[in-house]
Order: sequence, then C-alpha cells, then structure tokens
Amino acid sequence: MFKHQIYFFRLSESFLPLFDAETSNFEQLKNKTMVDRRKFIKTSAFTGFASLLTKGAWSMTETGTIKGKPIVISTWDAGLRANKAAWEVLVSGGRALDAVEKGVMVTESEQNCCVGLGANPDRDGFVTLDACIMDEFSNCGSVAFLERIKHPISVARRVMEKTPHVMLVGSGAQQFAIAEGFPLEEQKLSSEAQKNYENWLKKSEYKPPVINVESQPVPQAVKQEHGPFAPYKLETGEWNHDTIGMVAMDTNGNLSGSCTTSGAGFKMRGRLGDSPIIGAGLFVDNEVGACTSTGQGEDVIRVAGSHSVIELMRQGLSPEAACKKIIERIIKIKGAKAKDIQVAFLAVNKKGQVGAFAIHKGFSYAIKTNEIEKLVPSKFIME
Ligand code: SD4
Repeated sequence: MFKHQIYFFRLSESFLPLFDAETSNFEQLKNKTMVDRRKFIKTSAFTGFASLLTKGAWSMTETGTIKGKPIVISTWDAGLRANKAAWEVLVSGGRALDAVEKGVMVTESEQNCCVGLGANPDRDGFVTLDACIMDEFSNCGSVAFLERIKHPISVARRVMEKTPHVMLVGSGAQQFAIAEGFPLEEQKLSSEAQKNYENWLKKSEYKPPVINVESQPVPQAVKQEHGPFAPYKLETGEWNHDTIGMVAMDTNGNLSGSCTTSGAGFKMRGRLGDSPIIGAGLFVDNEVGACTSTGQGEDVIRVAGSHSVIELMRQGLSPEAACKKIIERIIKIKGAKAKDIQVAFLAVNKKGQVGAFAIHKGFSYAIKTNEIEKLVPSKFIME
C-alpha cells in the first residue's frame, strides 16, 4: 500500500498541528500539490508526486487525500460523541456544514444540563435554546430564546438557507420552525431539570441578572474548579457537559461551525449569551479558520470573542496563540472578577492546526481526524 506519513506533531504552540507549521510557503506548496495531484490522477505517475512531498508536512494516502483533512473539534467531553456523528459525514466526503449540524444534534438529543430540551430552565422554569451555524461562504443563521423545539441548530440552518435574515428569536423563531415542519414538543422539564430547578428555587432570591447568573447554579466545589458555567457530575457520577461548539474542515478544506446551548442555567428570562451570536460564540472565515467559544457568554460578547480570535489568526497567530490573546483580553477587562468566570475558545486554522485556551483549568475539547480521536485538555491561565 502506498502511504506517506510526512507530518509530525509539535506540542509547543498548538496541540496538534496536522500540517507543518514551519512550512512558510504553505499556500504555494498546496497549489503545487493540487496541480500535481491532477497530474497524478491523469497519469498515475506517482513517483514525482511523492518526492514533492518529502519537504512538506503533508501526509498523503494512496487516494491523494490529505491527512488532517477532514478534521472535527468540539467543546467538552460530549464532543467525543458529537464528533462521531460529524465524522460520518466528513469521512464520506460530505460538507463541513452538514457535519457540524449532524454532530451537535447528537448533544441536543442527549439528556444534559446545558444543551437541548432536557437542559436546565431559566429562572421562570422554561427551557430556552440558542444556536447558530456558519458555512464556508460566510452564510450564517441563528435562533435564540427558542422554546419547545428539539433541534435549534437545524432551525438556525433553515434561517440561513430559507430566509433573507441571520437571526430569528423567541416566538417568531418558533413559528418559523413550526412552519418548516419541526414538531412542537411538550412544554415539560426533564425529570433531571425539574429536580435541579426545585433545588434552585429553594435559594432563589431573584437577584439582579448578573449576580443571579454568576452565583448559584453550580455547586461551590465545581465553581471553584471550573467557574460558573462548568459541567458538573450527574447522579450517575458521570461528568455532565456544557454548551457544544463545533468546528470542522472537510476533505475539500472548507470550514464550517455550529454552536448550541440552553445558556446559563436559571438565567433571567430572555437572557442571551454568546452562543447564538455570530462573531461571539462562533465565527468562520474560510480563508483563515473557524472558532467557537464556551463559558460566560456576556464576557465573550464584550470582546466579540470568536471573531477576534479569527482576526488574530488572519494576522498570523496560531489558533492557540490567538485564543490565548483573547482570553488575556477578557481577564484584563474583568480584573479581579476573572477568577469567578470561565471562558474558553477553540479554533482551527486553514492549515488544519488546532488550538484552545481557557481562563481556568478544566476545559477540554474533543478532536477527531484520520489519525486520532480523543479528548485534549486545554491550556489555561488560572488553576
Ligand atoms: C452562554 N456561552 O449562554 C453560553 C454558556 C456556555 O459553557 O457556553 N456555557 O453564555
């Protein structure tokens, strides 16, 4: 079997640069490779093609597929399961857009604290969902404050594809979803969420929104370790998870991303975080990269988080370095309060390099490529 594996892993900057970060003329090499690939397909003369690669970091299979493409990454442990669904699309040559939709639908269907209809409600007892999606052409769609619809990510995609708009919210978003054939689910909390809500109500003082959002929902021990938006353990002892943000590169090298959440548990009714906001919870620029975020949405919004990461990547920073810079910016803005919040960014660039950074220890992301499938602990600023 013909198989070159000329990539290497360098752990210093990004966790998993799937191509050689030190290949300065990357675009040149890529273009040349594409030209030669066409030649190869015509003539089946493989020898020249193989030698072309020996200086680069590309890993080629006999079909000429670049290893590292496709690639999918997503936030938190639940990303492992979501990535599997995304991978099925990617590995069969599908579009990154389809992959990131299918992937996070898995999480939307699972029972958990923070994504989908089984999640914790707002402080009035209603689950309200936020989601957004963006493709390689900068098409984007979003829904927010959406109730009783199981797959907000798919509604966000319909907004993108079937309306002249980017965002629909509340009852308008629900009406649109119903008109598009999405079933209206029962207005009922999952038994887990019901229990959590009853617990929360015992202490609820209906404080002003920010304090409310930042204070009670997560047990103190978890809050200390991960910040207020962190996953906590279910009764089964399993780690629960948080918002899922996913970005992927397909076999054509095109990027897309998705993000879906129920937002902050016991939030003030009508509160939105970063997750449905293009440029905050998610941003894709097919020439540069894709980024998503998780954590305290208010603080992601105030720095236009995911967009800012992409802009730094455009200037040449690696995904990890770009994520770190925006985390540092948030910490600078928050001052002493930074110790109480968690924010994390996760990004991939056009070369297939992946990186993440968080304020606090405890954020991890799931990655799947041809070579690897695992959970990677993010770097962070504070223990
Ligand atoms: C929000 N960013 O609503 C979301 C919550 C989240 O990890 O990501 N938690 O602010």
